[in-house]
Amino acid sequence: LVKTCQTSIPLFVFFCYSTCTLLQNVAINGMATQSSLNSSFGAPQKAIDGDRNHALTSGSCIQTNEQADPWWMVDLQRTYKIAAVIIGNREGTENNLHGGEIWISSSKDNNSTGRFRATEGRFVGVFLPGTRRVLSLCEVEVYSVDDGKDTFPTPNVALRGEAAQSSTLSFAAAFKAIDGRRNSFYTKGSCSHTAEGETSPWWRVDLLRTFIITSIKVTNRGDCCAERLDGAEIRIGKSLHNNGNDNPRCATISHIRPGKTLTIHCDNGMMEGRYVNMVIPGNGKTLTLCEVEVYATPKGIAITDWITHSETNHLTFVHSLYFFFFCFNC
Ligand SMILES: [Ca+2]
Repeated sequence: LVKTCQTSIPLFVFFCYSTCTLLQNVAINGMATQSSLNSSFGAPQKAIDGDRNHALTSGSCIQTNEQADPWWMVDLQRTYKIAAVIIGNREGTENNLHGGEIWISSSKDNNSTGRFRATEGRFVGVFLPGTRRVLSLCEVEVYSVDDGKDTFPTPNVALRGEAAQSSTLSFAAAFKAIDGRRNSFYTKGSCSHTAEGETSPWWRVDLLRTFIITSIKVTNRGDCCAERLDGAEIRIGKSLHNNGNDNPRCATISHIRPGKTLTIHCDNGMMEGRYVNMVIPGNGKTLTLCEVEVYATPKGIAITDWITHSETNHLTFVHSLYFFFFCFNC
């Protein structure tokens, strides 16, 4: 079932806290089957009915009988480039999916064991290896990407964060860099500013929980002094040691033109962290940020054996009932 990843397109899924609007869910048009049908529950198609209701009584969930190696599968009707798969678990039995696997393949008949490595496929399956297992699912969503599309429709989680900085000049408090306004004219009051000429000034946003960070946008000051940001390091991690400035380095900013917004992808891909720091190492530095946007998906409990020995995938657990699977580096 494993196909070699064939694309270098960054792959992301839209996730919005409030509306949960998502990009094209191609599973909805598919045909579903499963290993056995528990007549008390819905037909296989109920897992792709577009209804995320996770209550067993909703009539929108499927369940197999207790059996060895139960599975559920959707035929998408044609091959898609798959960006992400979201599994809507059944309320109250979240742990029942433990050890489960997502399969993607081009062929229905190829039953060699494969895990979520492909980016192209027509058949998407959820497989629960083991004896005496029951597979229940309330929704399986499969998101595809259009060729060449490079968007980051994840939310800016910095807007909900708490900002701090090493020092503050006048009214230019740290939170001005996460006030949702990119206005780059300092006097408009939407930029943060540390004291002039500090040693290694820093700014930090605490996202209040851990996220998988896909990209960061930094808006530089526009009315002057754009070069001050040259050499600033972005640090991401979970530690507040040295105010978070010792967390792993995401990237270093070489230069952002005055008033411009630079999109930054960490040098080693997505990073996990709660704290995002900007620090300018050295003496006589001043840190002004007119906006810092952090695009990310939530990170929860990583059920690492969902995808074991996977080198190309990342798994996040969004909240108690949804699992997000991203295929990246593909
Ligand atoms: Ca701002």
